[in-house]
Amino acid sequence: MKVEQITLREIRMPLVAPFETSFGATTNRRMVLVEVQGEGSYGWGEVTAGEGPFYNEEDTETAWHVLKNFAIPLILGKPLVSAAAAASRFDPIRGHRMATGALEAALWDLEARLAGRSLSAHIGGTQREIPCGVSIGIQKNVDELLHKIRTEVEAGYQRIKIKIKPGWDIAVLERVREEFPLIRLMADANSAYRLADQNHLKQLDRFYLMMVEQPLAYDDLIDHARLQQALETPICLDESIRTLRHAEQAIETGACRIINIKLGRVGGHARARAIHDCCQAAKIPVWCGGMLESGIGRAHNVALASLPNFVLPGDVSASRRYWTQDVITPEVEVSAQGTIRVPEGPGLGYEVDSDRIERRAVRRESFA
Ligand code: OSB
Ligand code: MG
Repeated sequence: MKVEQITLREIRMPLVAPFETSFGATTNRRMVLVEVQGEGSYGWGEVTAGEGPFYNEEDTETAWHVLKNFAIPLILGKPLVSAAAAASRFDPIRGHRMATGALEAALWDLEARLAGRSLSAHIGGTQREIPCGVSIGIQKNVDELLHKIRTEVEAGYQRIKIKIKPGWDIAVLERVREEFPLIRLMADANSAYRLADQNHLKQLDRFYLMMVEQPLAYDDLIDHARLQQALETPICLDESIRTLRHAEQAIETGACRIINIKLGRVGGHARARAIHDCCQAAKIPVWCGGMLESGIGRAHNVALASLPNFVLPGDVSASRRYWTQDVITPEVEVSAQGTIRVPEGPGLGYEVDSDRIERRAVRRESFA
């Protein structure tokens, strides 16, 4: 595969409603898009980093810096046998997986388009439709949350995830379960607790949740293993799983029973696939997480979630839940059964609207 040009663009997109987690609220997204061109075709990727280093260490600025100065020079002008070979090119770069992962994902899209296959088929996807859930942020009050849950359940979403933090947890779940005793429900703490909160967290077992996501520190496995011993509710790890080794060690130590795979967090499709395969062999179910992506990152998530061990509904949901107008056509839509059809056209399978992207771009730089 010969890559002739790589273009970075930063776009800004206001969310239709602010999204609040235990580490802060997001109102306006700033995302870096990566466009690769070569052999007469193109591919797109999206950096999923936040605006500040609060979910993980990366942010929009560090991603631009690492792509421009370190990742792009490892690809441009250096023949690449396949997209699968890109991930190991980035091995010398420690961390910054959301930055390198966006370029890696763009190369997979390019390679799939050149082969005339869908990205899903190209990475080994087998599911033609993926099950979807939603992630609902912390709200002003519980009535507001109950109203949002009702809207999403009525739209057909297969599971509801709510965000929790100290002061917005047990009493809130009590009200949610009173109102919705039968829905598939889970809670995501984004590292808001410590092992010393074990007795408090044990109260979660009353709510027969599908799982509790990332209750403890973002870089921890050991305390999660201790907590899992004490909890009936399955623990799902998100932030703690950045590499295949973390997944192997989490499984070996019993730090979780489920893993959330995010394309950016683990550094692209090849690394996501390796974690997927390791979980499948260990009978650990996985699901696809979200990072408030534009259509480009969202389309990559749809392809990723078509791999066979993505058996639980993910956080990949309809474009319109986030944006008044997305940057792809058609936008990502969800059926009344709470599923997304995996597109069959070449590459991402959605058309990237470059006019809309240009209108939203606040900076761009090309490298050849
Ligand atoms: O922890 O899964 C998370 C959004 C931003 C940062 C972290 C997380 C999330 C979400 C939203 O839960 C998922 C989505 O709807 O894209
Ligand atoms: Mg999470």
